[in-house]
Amino acid sequence: MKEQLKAIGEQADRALEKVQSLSELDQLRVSFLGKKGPLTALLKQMGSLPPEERPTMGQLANQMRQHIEEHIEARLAVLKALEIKKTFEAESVDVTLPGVKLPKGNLHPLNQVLDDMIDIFQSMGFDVVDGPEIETEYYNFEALNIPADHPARDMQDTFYVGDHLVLRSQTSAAQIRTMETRKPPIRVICPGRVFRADEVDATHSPVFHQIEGLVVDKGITMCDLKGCLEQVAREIYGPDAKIKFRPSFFPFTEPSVEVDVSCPECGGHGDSCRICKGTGWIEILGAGMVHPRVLAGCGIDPEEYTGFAFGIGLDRLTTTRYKISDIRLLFENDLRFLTQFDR
Ligand code: 2NM
Repeated sequence: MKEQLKAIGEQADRALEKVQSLSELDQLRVSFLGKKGPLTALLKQMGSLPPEERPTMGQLANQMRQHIEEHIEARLAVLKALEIKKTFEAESVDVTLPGVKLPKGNLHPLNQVLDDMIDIFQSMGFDVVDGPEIETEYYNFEALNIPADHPARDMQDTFYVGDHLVLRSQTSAAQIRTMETRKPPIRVICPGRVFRADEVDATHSPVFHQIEGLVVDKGITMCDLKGCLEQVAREIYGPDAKIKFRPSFFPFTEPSVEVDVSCPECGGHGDSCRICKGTGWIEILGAGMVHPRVLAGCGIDPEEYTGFAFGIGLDRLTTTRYKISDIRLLFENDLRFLTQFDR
């Protein structure tokens, strides 16, 4: 029996030396020390020994079990170290190799200009708010003092998408919602997509982008409007930019103005300039003092508060900034075009 025990030990030692993986080691542990292993089988035969030999044999068997266990532990440590070494080797990186460049996207030019505009207005204390692109006739027209028989309400000009529902034709609707929910002082801009049933050409698209602004407080005058827009023009076109107001008409403002900026191309002197067609000025936006009826409709007392509002076309701002000849380029998502505006 002693011989058998010794044989088991040697067998285990030899097998252990060959073990190359943790799973093999586990199998080996089960096959030598498990219930069906040779050691267990041997211990079962102990009953056939004379009683006086049993304690010694028992002790020997336990020593052998301990020996095998220790050997397994030692092998385990070696294998684990080996495994870690292998992982390190497999995952090692040659930091001296040149890197792999990942393709990098850039913001759409419209979003670049929008981000600049948001920065300018936020620095002047404006909040950015938005609203739904599908609007009710009330918010898109009625609250803006656009009467039922106004041509803008015509199916020819506005996309109707349901009963009294339209694709907003200006972001002013979001400003009406703002006036309903906030108390003055109000200073917000509403950038967003707007929709008009226009034929597509180099300067028109049925989907385009506006940034509308609104300021409501006690004592707001047209001087505040002009000062604010002058500041914006200087931020966009440089410190020498000038603006001028021309009388105009919008149902939602009174008085209303078109705002021109001194031509950024020729500096305002005009002579044979393609951009301003020799006038020295280019039109950049519409604006005015919020109509008392619009304020009252939102629950703001026009005797106590006044306000100014303006609407800027983001698409036109972008095409002039980047000298883009055709507005359609902004909507075609041709990467050969868009990747030219990486900054
Ligand atoms: C423009 C021109 C003038 C405007 C008015 C309002 C509101 F909601 F206060 F009535 N928001 N935006 C406005 C005024 C928009 O776009 C050319």
